[in-house]
This record gives sequence, structure tokens and C-alpha cells, in this order.
Amino acid sequence: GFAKADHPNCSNILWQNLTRNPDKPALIGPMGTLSYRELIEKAAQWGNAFTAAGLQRGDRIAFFLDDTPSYPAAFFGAVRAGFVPVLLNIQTKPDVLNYFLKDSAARIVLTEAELAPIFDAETLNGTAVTTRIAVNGAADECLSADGFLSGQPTTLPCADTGPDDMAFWMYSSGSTGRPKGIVHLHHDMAYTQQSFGEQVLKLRTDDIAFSVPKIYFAYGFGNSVTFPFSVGATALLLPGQPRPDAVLDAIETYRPSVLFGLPTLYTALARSDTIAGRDLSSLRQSMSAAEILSEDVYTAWKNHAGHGPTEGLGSTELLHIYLSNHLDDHRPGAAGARVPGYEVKLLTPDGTPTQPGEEGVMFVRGDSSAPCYWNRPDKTQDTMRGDWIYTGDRFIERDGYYYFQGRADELIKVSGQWVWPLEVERCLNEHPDIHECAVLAEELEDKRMALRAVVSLTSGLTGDDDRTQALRDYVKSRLTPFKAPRLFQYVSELPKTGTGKIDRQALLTQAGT
Ligand code: 3SK
Repeated sequence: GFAKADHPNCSNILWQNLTRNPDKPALIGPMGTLSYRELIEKAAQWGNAFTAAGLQRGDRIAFFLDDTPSYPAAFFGAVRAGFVPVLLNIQTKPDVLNYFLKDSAARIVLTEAELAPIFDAETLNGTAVTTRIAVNGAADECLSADGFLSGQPTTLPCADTGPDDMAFWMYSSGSTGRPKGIVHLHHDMAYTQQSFGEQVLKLRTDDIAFSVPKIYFAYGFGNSVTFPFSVGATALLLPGQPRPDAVLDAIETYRPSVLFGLPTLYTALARSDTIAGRDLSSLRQSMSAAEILSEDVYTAWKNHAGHGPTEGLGSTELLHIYLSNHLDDHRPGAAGARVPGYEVKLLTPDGTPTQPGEEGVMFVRGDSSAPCYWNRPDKTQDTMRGDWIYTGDRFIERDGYYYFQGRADELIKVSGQWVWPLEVERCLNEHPDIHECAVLAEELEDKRMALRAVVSLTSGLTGDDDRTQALRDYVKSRLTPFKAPRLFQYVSELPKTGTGKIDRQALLTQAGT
């Protein structure tokens, strides 16, 4: 069982290493190496400096940071001193950033120095921000991190928090409507470690974990912070754009043993021009999450790395993965089986449990779930149903494994018949000419709905009428003919969210302009 009372403050996940293995590298990467002792001392300075700056218990601090040692240092210092980091995607646009700052009432902003200009008068308008601190360099109108920390003690007593106190927030990416502040509690990190971390991932003390998804994403947060620090392992932090060559260079230079990515990463790596000559021999395990990994990418990665990526699925509301495959048991197309520590159930639209083989919407229950969205009782009620979380994802279960069928709200009616865009996307993705694609609903001038496929072709190919006809025929030959997209749009690259998923909202917005 999970002893919640043992986790009154999540900073203990880092601090336990002070006696356990102080001299071991906690962090490595292009920004340097920090031992656990050095990281804990830095974290202590951050916590003391936030207190000295006048913050009160529970006050929010906005983190607009890339993956460098300053991230975990400031994060753990803040939570240990009783403050609440708000982890923001560094690709956020100024208007949304202004919303995040207002919604969270953050008083301090930590920003990468090179990103600091985004916090101009307009972005700060109407917010409670009094102090901007630039990290990893200097920036106008910001305090420097070195100045902020200067003279602060390198020890920090733990604030008198409890397991159910608010610890940190992340924002939902908000594919529709306003993003929601997802509130996590002090015991949630430990719960993800005890469930997915210990039951599936099984990181070892001698592992070097390398998460390409960044810390501000719940997936990256677990991969680079919770799991390695829980077992005294090392995390490789790589700031900047994770282009395939940068990721491959980092693997060769720092020799991580466990790689974490999204399907888009494995697709890009497997297709990279330079992959053939790369030394991937340090990797003993690779994880993929968030979206379905196609079988050809699984196989391509297996050919290069000697093992295929293990797939899991989680959510920011649950903090990490609750459905996962197992390292030695690859089930093609399965999002995974229930991770011990989580309960899942599939319900039909009328709320009854599904029959075997029947499709239903997934609900998940586990002790890492966020209790609410900040200031959003309406959305909280929609998603947090008692202690169950409504995921909005449709699945079919076979032999304890769950097969994703699409979102509950994505059905499109074409020619009077319902189509799941995901089914068409999967079909098109199997065509060798297609690199990646998204299928969307489009309203025609006569108000009928049609399917539009936005397609990025395999390199060197061009999209013309013949190819469109061939792709349409391909879908018709595999699915019922009305599912073949009427419209095809060829693009060099599909827009991605900050976490690497195809940005459907951006595609819909582009279509509307
Ligand atoms: O999208 C996912 O699968 C995921 C996994 C772990 C943590 C958070 C998320 C959103």
C-alpha cells in the first residue's frame, strides 16, 4: 500500500540523496554536472531566497525555464520552503502567458534569460508579478539568479506542509477553451514513483535517464525528476530544440541508459539521415508515451537500438503513466495494461460498464490525481468525478490491454455517417508515401462536412493530383469508401504542440483563416 503520511513534502525525493549518495552526479548535460550535494545546496539557496523575497506559504512562482540544472534546483527549493511552482511551457505565446500569470496570481517569475523579453508590459499587465529573475544569463529588468541567491544559506528546513497540501501546478495544453491550472499535491510525485516508477520503469541507481520531453511537461517531469531522484540515479538535461541530431549527439556524448520520447521523436530519429552510423549502445530501454506508436517506427527503432520503445499513456491530471506495456511484452497497437496502483474502467455513453470487447470511455482512479483545476469548478466537475478522472479517451480492452479508439469528442459526420478521424489517420499512416498526417473536419460551402487530410509526405515526394487520387483510393480499398478524405493538403511539416504532439488546434485555426 501507499503510505501517504510518509510524503508530507515532495522535496524529500531529492533530499533523501543527501545522506544516501551525496557525491553521485544528480544531473549531467551541456550545462554541467551537479552532484546530489551540490544540487541540494542550490535548492536550499533558492528556497531561502524565495522566503527572503517575502513570499508567503502557498504563493505561486511561475517557471518559464528550459531543462537545465536550475530547474530542479529552483523547483525543490520552492516546494521545500512551502511555495508552489507553476510549470509553464516555454513555447507559450504572450497572451496565454498573461492569462497564466493572472490565473495563478504568481508573484515571482523565473525565466530563461534569453526568453525574458516576452515578459514585457503587455504580458505583465494586470498580473501580480513583482519580481522577474533571469536564469542562465542576464536580462534587462530582471534580477540575476546569481544575485538573487547570493549569500543565502545552503541548508533549508522543510516547511510544515502535509501530504494533501498543494505542491505545484501544470497547465493543460487546452486543445479547446482556456487552459486549466492542474493542481498537484505533495504526495503525488511519490505515488507515481511507487506505481509506474517501481512497477514498470524500474530505474536503477546506475541509470542515466534522458527525457527529450521537457520538465514542464508532466511526462518529462516524472522522467527527469521524480524517477531518477527517487532512486538516486542521474538525469541528463538537454536544453534547446530537441532536433534529431542534437538528441543523437547527446546520446553519444553522455551515454544515457534509458531514453524517453514521444512517437514523433522516434519517428524523426528513425528517419534521420545520420542514424545508421550512431552509437546507441548505452541505451538499455526506451519509453514512448502520449500517442500511439506505429508498428513500423517500433520496428525501425528496434533495428537501431536493439529494443523497441515501451509504450505508455498518462495524463497531466494523473501526473504520469497509468497504462503501460511491459519491457519484455510488446503488444502492437496497445496503449498498455493498467499500471499497478491505478484502477481503470470503461463506461458506455449511458454510464454503464462495457461488455467484453465493447468500446467505452476510460475513467482512471489513483492517488496521484489532481483534486481540481484551479478556479474552475465547472471543469473540475466535468473531469474529477468523485475520485475518478474522466479521461475522454475511448478504448477497447482485450486480455487486459487497452487499445485506443480516439477521443470521445472527435466524431465527425460525413455523408450522414459517423467517422473517427483517428481510423483514417492510422490507415493513411500505413501508406509508405506518408510521413505523418492529421485528418480534420471541414465545413464545405454548402454546409456539408468533409474530411480534410493534412499530409506531410516522405521526403522527396510531391503532392499532386495523381498522388491525391492514389491516397484516396488507398483509403477506399481499406476502409468504407465514405471515409476517404475529400480534401488533401500537403505541408512540409505538421505543426506540433510544445510537447511534440500534432497540434490539431493550430490546424483547425489555420483552416478557419
Ligand atoms: O500524454 C501522456 O501520455 C502523458 C504521460 C505521462 C505524463 C503525462 C502525460 C500527459
